[in-house]
Amino acid sequence: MAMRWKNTLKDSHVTDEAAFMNRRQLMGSAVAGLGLATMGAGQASAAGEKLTPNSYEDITQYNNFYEFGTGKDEPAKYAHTLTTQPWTVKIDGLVDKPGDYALEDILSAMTIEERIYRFRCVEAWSMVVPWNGFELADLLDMAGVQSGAKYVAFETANRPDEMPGVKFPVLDWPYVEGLRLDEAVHPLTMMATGIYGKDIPNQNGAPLRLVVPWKYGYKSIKSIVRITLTDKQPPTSWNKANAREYGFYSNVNPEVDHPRWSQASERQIGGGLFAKRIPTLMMNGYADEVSDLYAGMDLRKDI
Ligand SMILES: Nc1nc2c(c(=O)[nH]1)N[C@H]1C(S)=C(S)[C@@H](COP(=O)(O)O)O[C@H]1N2
Ligand SMILES: [Mo]
Repeated sequence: MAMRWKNTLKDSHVTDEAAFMNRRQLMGSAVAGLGLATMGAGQASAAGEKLTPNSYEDITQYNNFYEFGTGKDEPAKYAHTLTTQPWTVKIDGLVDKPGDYALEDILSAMTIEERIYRFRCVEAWSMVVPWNGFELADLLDMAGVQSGAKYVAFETANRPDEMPGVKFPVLDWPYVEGLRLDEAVHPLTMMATGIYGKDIPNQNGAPLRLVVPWKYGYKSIKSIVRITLTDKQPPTSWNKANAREYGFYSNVNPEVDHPRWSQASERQIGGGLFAKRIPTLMMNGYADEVSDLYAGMDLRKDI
């Protein structure tokens, strides 16, 4: 279904993560001007902007996971209470093979890759993350998407006993998200199962979370228990909470400010207190790869 593209970054990034350095195959997906359209199956990209990933500590100690509290340090403190084994993902709606899929059965059918992506939160901070995971398109292929499907809806676990944050009505639990089907099957869209070659920590959305690198971070829903193929645009948590501030698309766009702050630049986590902000890139640097998805749309209106 999705176009295959792989590109190997052989250089070692500035990092002290041994597990990371030892991996043979790094996905250099966060590459400006990658030019997916010109690449065939398994072909390596010539272009190569080299991103330096944030440290494992940055990535796993500064989180948004409101089911465990709204403080950036709270998920790392409290998410260990989430039981991630066994884990089942219900795949239903407009699919040929609906059912409750055991995570290990999903994983045994998928190819785990490493991809270094920019990650840009709507709050105007950013990181670079070396994810491990597989393409969402491969999982959807496994379930067999039916022709009437136009959107994919996602749902996070909702476990008051394990998630202290869901006792508070910060959001309408469970956390839900959605993508248009063409966004969902885009080769950049992945399901992450690891970071730096290790199993993804609970605070980052174990055991399975979405990663959509050209969209604001809140689209990348964590700890997914349900995936539903539908013909209607699904409700999304932040849009339900405040539709004026958070749209369905949520594509990173430096030209469209949040009603309460500028989106033109971002603060890099790990850069220190006095680090200069860096300019935010259109579609978070993935415009060459994904702009076609939005041809004819008014990106100022369809936020
Ligand atoms: N279930 C769930 N998923 C979620 C969130 C959340 O609160 N709950 N926060 C989102 C937001 S706002 C961001 S920026 C990213 C943060 O991912 P990270 O903690 O791995 O950096 O997760 C997203 N996914
Ligand atoms: Mo976010």
